[in-house]
Amino acid sequence: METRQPFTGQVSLGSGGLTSGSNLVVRRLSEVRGIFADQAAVEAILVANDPVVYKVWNVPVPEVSGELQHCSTLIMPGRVGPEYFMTKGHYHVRRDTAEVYVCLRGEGRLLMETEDGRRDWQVMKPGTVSYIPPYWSHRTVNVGPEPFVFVSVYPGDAGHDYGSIETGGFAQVVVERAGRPAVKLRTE
Ligand code: S6P
Ligand code: ZN
Repeated sequence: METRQPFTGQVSLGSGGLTSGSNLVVRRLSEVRGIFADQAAVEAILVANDPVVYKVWNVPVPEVSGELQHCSTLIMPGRVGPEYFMTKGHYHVRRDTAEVYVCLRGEGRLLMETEDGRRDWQVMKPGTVSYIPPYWSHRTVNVGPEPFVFVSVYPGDAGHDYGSIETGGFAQVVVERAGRPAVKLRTE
């Protein structure tokens, strides 16, 4: 049995950065354009610049059973047409793995769906602890005027399946309606 050294990280509420998270992933609009419904609105934004939509600070932990992957995510405030900035969203490759999200800053929505058509969403605000059970895909959305920051913890061998979302999409979308966020079906 290998015994590894304990360690501690600190999340910056300003940058969203996690000091123990040395693997930073930056998702700009040009890279995640396909997740938004209004492609004309994407083009209109990209004419001027290519904004950061979200950043993830991954803590390097062995991707094996028994370990716990964890990271911080910061989603910038912003919209593409009526749709708020959001993550790509994914299933875990190992479908029978759960995840916990803890919100530290801002206001978001956590969208979840199963492959047999069940849907759910939760409000996330500072102090919110949300549980994503096994078999549920998950995507987070920043519905507020400031950065939305949360920490996630999930099994070491969970893995990420983005392809199923790129192919099938999410049924639920979060749009601005009369100045407020509304969760609706993409087909509505
Ligand atoms: C990992 C966990 C989060 C997301 C992150 C970015 O299982 O759910 O750390 O990776 O919020 O989202 P996405 O969909 O681009 O991985
Ligand atoms: Zn996940």
